[in-house]
Amino acid sequence: MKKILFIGLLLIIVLISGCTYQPRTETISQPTVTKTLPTAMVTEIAVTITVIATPVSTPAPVLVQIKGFAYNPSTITVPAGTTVTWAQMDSGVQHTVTGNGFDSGILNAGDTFKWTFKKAGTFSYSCSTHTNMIGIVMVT
Ligand SMILES: [Cu+2]
Repeated sequence: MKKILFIGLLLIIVLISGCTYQPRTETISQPTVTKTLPTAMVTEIAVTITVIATPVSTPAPVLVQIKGFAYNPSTITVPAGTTVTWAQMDSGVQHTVTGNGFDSGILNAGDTFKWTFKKAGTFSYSCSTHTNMIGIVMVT
């Protein structure tokens, strides 16, 4: 009888301990693998990268004065990308800078007009009210 009671008690203890949930926390660390390649393999995968930096430069701006019913200088040669500024300096007179693809409109004394020549070519222009005023921009 004691034996049955002991087995029953033991069975109850086993059942109670088996029903208890206890979460387990484990920390698994990644193994670190270091492998040394043979020298021959290192040579095969070596790459030489050469970067050639080309400095980006903006051409210096150029000024043309409109004075005495003329463009001064009347002919200029500039690299592509140059911005040309015309400054109207004739008092009491209106002039324009009118070319193929660009037009300043009326410029009074003290006004300026800017145009950037992006492509190479020869660009002639004139004043729409004084057609004898002619200028040329040669873009290289
Ligand atoms: Cu004019």
